[in-house]
Amino acid sequence: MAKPLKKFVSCVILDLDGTLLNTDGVVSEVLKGFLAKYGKQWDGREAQRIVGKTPLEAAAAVVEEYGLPCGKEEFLAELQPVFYAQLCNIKPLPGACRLLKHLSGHGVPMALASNSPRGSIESKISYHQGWKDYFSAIVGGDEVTAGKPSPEIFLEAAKRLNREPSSCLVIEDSMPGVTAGKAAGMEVVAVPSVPKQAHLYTSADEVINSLLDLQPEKWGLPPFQDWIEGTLPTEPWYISGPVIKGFGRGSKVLGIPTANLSPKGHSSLLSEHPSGVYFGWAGLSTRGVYKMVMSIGWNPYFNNAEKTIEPWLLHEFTEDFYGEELRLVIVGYLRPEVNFPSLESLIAKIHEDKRIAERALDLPLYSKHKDDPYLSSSFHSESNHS
Ligand code: ADP
Ligand code: RBF
Ligand code: MG
Repeated sequence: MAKPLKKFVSCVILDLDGTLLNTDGVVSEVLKGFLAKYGKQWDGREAQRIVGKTPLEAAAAVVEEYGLPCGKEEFLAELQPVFYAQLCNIKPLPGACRLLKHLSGHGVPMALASNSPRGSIESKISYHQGWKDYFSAIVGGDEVTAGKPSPEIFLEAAKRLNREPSSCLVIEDSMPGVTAGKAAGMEVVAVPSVPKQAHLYTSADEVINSLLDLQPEKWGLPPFQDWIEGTLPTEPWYISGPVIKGFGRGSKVLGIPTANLSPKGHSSLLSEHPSGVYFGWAGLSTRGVYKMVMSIGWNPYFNNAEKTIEPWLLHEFTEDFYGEELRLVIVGYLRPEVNFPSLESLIAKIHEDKRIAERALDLPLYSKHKDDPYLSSSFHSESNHS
């Protein structure tokens, strides 16, 4: 169903955990350790139940889910000091620094609105250069009578920014946060932090896969200007491994062979980078260095259960190279993975990705990485590049 035209806004209210910061990574690590003490194994299945909750609600959910022999208060009291000691290890999510820099550079007022207590918010952002100065207002869960999904936190943030709720854009990863933003009468963009949940966020005005996909101009805010010929440059990142067997669909069903790498052993890299379509350079031991365009994710059209890493090397090979060591330098982002109404439209889109990547990789900005020693070091010796 077509949504009404988006409304223009004049300020942005951001959630912190799961939206700007990858807090879940640290939460998972801490919970894993604690549950081991109780003889239980953390499997991440309740991640969806704790995102967007207050700390006490989240503790209650874990105590209940695992049938722990303690009260929620007791569990939280035990957990909190360990969690607080880890705050310095929480990394910004992809696109977070870019978004904050962009909006602040254009003088767009910003506020933080989080269910976490104020002190914890301030402590978390203190580890990130310049973040404190980006926000004209910060509202914590301990400054209102009810946390999200109550609209109170967002209404208080608007008040402190001196704006009407209707001219605020909320950016949120959690369901309670989206509910709160809509109840406050604000425009809401959802960036779900739990994969494959996008379809559940029906009340959001827009659902995006990562902050890299936000288009501020849709809301009357200044557009990003860092896209170059349809590509978004990223800090180069590196991934390698032997080429493994996939579902055998690439060549047979799409006419597009992809040299799959195993996602195993790459979980931290994969959590740092959103699923989507990327491009860069591929080095194949004994053969050479080639342009490549790749998809990382669940292939929504086929709805895979496990994430795949699938580079298409832009070169005609006369034979397969399963088992050979493949090294990738990823230099830019193209788009999120999406579903398509037909196989033909999926194929057409991948060919368009190819044309964009092929052209962009000739730009000096990207072509210089062709000579990265990482791509060919395996021709001569083992490398410990990470
Ligand atoms: P799978 O599902 O096993 O990955 P594909 O149909 O995607 O099967 O075919 C991929 C295989 O085809 C690669 O592992 C590689 O050995 C071979 N191949 C041949 N040409 C290419 C190319 N240009 N890019 C990627 N892989 C290629
Ligand atoms: N699959 C999707 O379901 N949606 C996509 O948007 C998508 N984009 C892709 C882009 C590129 C450059 C490549 C190489 C593949 C993409 N795929 C996408 C994955 C495709 O479905 C997959 O390669 C086949 O299923 C073979 O495993
Ligand atoms: Mg493949």
